[in-house]
Amino acid sequence: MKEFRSGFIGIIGRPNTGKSTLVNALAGEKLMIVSTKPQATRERIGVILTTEHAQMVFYDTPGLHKPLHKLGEQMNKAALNTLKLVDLLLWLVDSTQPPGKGDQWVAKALKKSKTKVMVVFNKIDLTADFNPEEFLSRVGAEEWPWLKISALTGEGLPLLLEKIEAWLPVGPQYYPEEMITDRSESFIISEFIREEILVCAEQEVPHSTAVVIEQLEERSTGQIYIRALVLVERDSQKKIIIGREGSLLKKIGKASRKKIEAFLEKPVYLDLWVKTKKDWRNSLPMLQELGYTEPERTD
Ligand SMILES: Nc1nc2c(ncn2[C@@H]2O[C@H](COP(=O)(O)OP(=O)(O)OP(=O)(O)O)[C@@H](O)[C@H]2O)c(=O)[nH]1
Ligand SMILES: [Mg+2]
Repeated sequence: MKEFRSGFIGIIGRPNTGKSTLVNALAGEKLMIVSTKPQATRERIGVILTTEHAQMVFYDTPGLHKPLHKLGEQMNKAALNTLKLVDLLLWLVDSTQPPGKGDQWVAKALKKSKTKVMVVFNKIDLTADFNPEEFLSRVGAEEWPWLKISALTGEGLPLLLEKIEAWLPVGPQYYPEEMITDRSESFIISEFIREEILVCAEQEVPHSTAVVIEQLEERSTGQIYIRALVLVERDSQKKIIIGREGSLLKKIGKASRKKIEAFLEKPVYLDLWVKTKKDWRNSLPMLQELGYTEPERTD
C-alpha cells in the first residue's frame, strides 16, 4: 500500500499574481476572494485538500508589497511568517510582468528561509513564449525547479499537484476529510462581501474597507439571517459605499448574497450596515480586533 503523505504548502508571491485563484482551483471550490485589484487577500488562510493518498494544506497569503500603513505591515508579516510554517513553498510569479526589484526581494527572502521552493509561473494562457530560465537568472534563482501553469484555465495543475504530492513527507492526516478550510463560515462570508466591494467601489475605498459579521443565525423558515458591518475610514467613503439612495450598498448586498447562498446552499437574508472607524488601518488595537494581526512567535 502507498504510504499516506501530508504537509503544508505556502503560496507566496507579489500582489495580483493569482495566488487565491490557484488555491480555489486546487480546492475545486470558490473559497478565496479574487480581484483584478491588488492586495485583495489580507491574511494567511488555510485550504485543505484531502485525496486518497495525501492531505495538502495550502496557505493562501497576502501579496508581498511595500507597506503604506500598519495593515500592510501585518499583511506582509502574515505572508513572511508562512515561510517558517510550511514544508514547501510555491513562489507564484505573474508571467505577464517583467522581473523587477520586488521579485529579487522575494527570491532573497525565500532563499533565506531554507524551505524547499518551487517557482510556479502563472497566467501562461496570456504568455505563450514566456522564458522561465531568463526570469530565474534575472532574479538569481536558476537552481530552483519551476513549472508553468494557468490557474484560470487549469493548464498545468494536474502536474503541479503530482509534484507537490511526491514532495510531501510521509505523515498523518491533520484535518478531518470533510474539512476544507481552517477558517469559520463567518470569515468566508465576510470575505465574499469584501470581494464584492472590491468589484463595485473605486480606488482607495475597497482597501479602506473591512467587513465584520455581527450576527449569523438560521431562522425557523430555513433562511439564514446575516447582519454584517462594513467599516470604512472616512465619512466620505461611507457615502460612496452607500451610494445614491442606497443604490451601491444594495448592489453589493445583492451580489454578495448570491455568493453566500451558493456557499451555504441555503437562502440568505443579508442585512448590511456601514460605519466609519477613523483611520482603522493604522490602529493596532483595531487591526487586532479585526483579526488582521499576526500572533508574536517566540521561536
Ligand atoms: N489570464 C489569467 N488571469 C489570471 C490567472 N490567475 C489569476 N488571474 C487573474 O489575476 C487577478 C488576480 O488574481 P488573484 O487570485 O486575486 O491574485 P492574488 O495573487 O491572490 O492577489 P492578492 O491577494 O492581491 O495578493 C484576477 O483578475 C484573476 O482573475 C491566470 O492563470 N490567467
Ligand atoms: Mg489573493
